Amino acid sequence: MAVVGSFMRRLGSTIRDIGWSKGLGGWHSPRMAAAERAILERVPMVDLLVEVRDARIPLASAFEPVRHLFHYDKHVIVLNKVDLADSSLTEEHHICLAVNSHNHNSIKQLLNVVKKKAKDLKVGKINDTATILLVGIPNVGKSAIANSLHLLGRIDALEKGKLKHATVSPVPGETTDIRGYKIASHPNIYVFDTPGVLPAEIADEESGSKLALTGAINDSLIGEYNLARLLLAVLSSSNVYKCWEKFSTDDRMPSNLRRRRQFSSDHTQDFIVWDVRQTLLKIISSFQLHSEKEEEMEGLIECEFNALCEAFRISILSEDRYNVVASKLLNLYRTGRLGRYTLDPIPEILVFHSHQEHEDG
Ligand SMILES: Nc1nc2c(ncn2[C@@H]2O[C@H](COP(=O)(O)OP(=O)(O)O)[C@@H](O)[C@H]2O)c(=O)[nH]1
Ligand SMILES: [Mg+2]
Repeated sequence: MAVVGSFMRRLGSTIRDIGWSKGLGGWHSPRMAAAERAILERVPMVDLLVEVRDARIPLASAFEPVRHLFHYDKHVIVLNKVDLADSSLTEEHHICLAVNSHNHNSIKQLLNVVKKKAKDLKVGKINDTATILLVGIPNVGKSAIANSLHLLGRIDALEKGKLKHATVSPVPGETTDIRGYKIASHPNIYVFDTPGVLPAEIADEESGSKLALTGAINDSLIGEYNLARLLLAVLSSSNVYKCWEKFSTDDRMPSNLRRRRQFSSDHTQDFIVWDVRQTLLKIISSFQLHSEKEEEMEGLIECEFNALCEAFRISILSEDRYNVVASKLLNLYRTGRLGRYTLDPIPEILVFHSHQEHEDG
């Protein structure tokens, strides 16, 4: 829907201004610039570059500093958080090495691919230790991948001893230095986790909004309320809410919607998620957006915010109610509890070169 594009461009231009404003520190901080230099110094020294992107935004989450270094053999692109992206789009376009860092089989596949790649690249070389640099923008799951590969690699090699832990956090910018984790023995393979880096200038306004919505830019710079408004425009224009309809014939939550907590940041109770979904379903269906008018979408979002106060059990009298709704709603979206969304259009050229190895793996 074109109206989502205009919401994205509007917020995107605010984000671009924030990037330029030195007073606020922007999103390309001096620390990020230093990290970028440190990463680029490492690139020629490692055997393999694994660029992690967010499967929801495979284009907007490209890691700019290595774009010009693209080297067919040494560069693998991994789309992480595939559990949050529209699976039909991911599969339809044969985007491969799509992973979920919290899923054992997915990480096993990735480990096999990087092991094979590292082995091929080391054939005939004297030093049999291979090194892999994990790079990407903030919050795409580099540290989560490093931890999972490290854990799995140690188990595979039957190695005992202390495991190292990279800090994993829903807040971007938690990784501040480059640190190595052993992921295989005979030959030894080390993966280096790095701090996330955003470009000093984001390519276009829509990309800025997508990066913010998926959590690459700190929410506090943009404001959770602004982000949640964009999120509601995305949700209200997609078809995902329609699949909540089949559960809504009576007002009780079906038992199969109860699920195990997957992430530490996923703390909303099932019955609240159920209420949120039903609230959105009812409002969006009754509103019936016909036109591409921004005012119409603004009106719908206003209604959604008010109704969501009740669904989240927030007092309508609370002055801070919209901010609380915004924060809770973003959390549900980012933990996948409001469905799967791919925000980038995916062209055919995204049939990544690693496809073949993935199938062989
Ligand atoms: N749903 C989902 N969340 C993930 C996945 N990988 C990482 N995350 C979450 O994304 C957030 C950022 O992860 P982190 O590893 O710190 O990202 P980094 O900044 O790239 O190192 C954390 O809240 C993770 O739990 C994934 O495959 N799926
Ligand atoms: Mg990290």
